[in-house]
Amino acid sequence: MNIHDLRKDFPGLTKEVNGKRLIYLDNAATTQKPKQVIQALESYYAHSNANPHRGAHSLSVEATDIYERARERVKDFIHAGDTKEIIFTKNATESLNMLAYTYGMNAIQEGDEIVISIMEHHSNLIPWQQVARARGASLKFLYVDERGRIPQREVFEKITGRTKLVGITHVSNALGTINPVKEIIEFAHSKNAHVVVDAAQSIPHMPVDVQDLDADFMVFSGHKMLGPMGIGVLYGKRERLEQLPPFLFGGNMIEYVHEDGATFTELPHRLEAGTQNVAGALGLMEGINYLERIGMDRIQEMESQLTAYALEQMLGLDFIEIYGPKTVDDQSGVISFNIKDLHPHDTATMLDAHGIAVRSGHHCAQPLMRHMKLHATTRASFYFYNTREEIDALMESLIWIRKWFTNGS
Ligand code: 7TS
Repeated sequence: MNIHDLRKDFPGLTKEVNGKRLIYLDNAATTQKPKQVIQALESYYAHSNANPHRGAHSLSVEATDIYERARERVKDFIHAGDTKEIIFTKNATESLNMLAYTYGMNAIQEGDEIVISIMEHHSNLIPWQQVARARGASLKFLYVDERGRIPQREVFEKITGRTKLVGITHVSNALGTINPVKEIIEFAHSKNAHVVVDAAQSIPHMPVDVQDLDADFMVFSGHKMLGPMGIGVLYGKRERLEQLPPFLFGGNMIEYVHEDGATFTELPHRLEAGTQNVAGALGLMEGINYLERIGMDRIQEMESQLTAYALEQMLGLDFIEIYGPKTVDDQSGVISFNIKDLHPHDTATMLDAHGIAVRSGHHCAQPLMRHMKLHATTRASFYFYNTREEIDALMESLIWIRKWFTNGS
């Protein structure tokens, strides 16, 4: 299927913004949804809406079946070994907080070290700050070089026998850097540390095999991979999840409840208290089906070509400064840049006037910005449905903005 046919599946891409056809380049924030996902949500609420895992009635069985099929689909998509290893959450942020409050607050002891990278999204940073503070542990950072890459020596020096947990983003949402997580995990394991991989920016864009990576925990959000907002995943190796105490208490997660205590049911339900987001899980399943129809290898290739094209164009413009690796070997479809002497919010506002949606700011990575001596950047982030013509339009607009600001005309 060619790109123009694929785009017809996305009603959001036909929208007009400020009198221009929308050029959506904020895919690291959230992706547009194909009609298959939108229709699945509507169909669920029209025909299958019931409370899963509760009633004996047919509709409840149907909702349960949808929810558990979605879990199976996620398991296969990330190549997990067991559906008990897939916990549905609200988003990557909730997955990381769940992990911090269950694993972190119990397994981390006084004097332990938690190692994370300086490029973590605040979601994979603040929860570990909280854990370190509460448990008397220390938080250490893997710093990046001037091109936003983690030098190998940082890994070798910072991860030691005292390290209990390593938190690392697979792909940086702020710079696009693809981190060598497999090597980092292997080294961390050689020091008996566990590793949580933030895959919010990788799973939507490339094939990811949790067993091959050997990650202990992995998190991601459905809305960044064609699915709806409000559904996310915490993956954990079964033996790790088995050791976690429940996070939220209430319905769905119990076995027996007495006046003076309660026992809790098995994974995955033990970590999924209350009525779950069945429509969200179904939407995520449809999103995964869509991605797999194209193929994750092909998606990665399509995005890599777009990124190479955009980098080549941008590197040719001397008024643009790009941050990050600048080579498609270790840069995903995220380009962080600034027009020299112009605030990124001005750039983003002017681009919006041309119908181009990009992000500007610190990208929820303030420590990274500080480390790289930046206040903020403009960020264009691509998905497989973006085109070269859209990148050409971005370049034309950037040139126009530069002229407008320097000449005032
Ligand atoms: N981790 C990474 C690497 C992310 O990029 C994001 C969201 C999160 C975690 C949190 O995801 P959430 O679904 O729980 O919010 N990143 C962005 C972004 O780059 N722009 O908006 C959200």
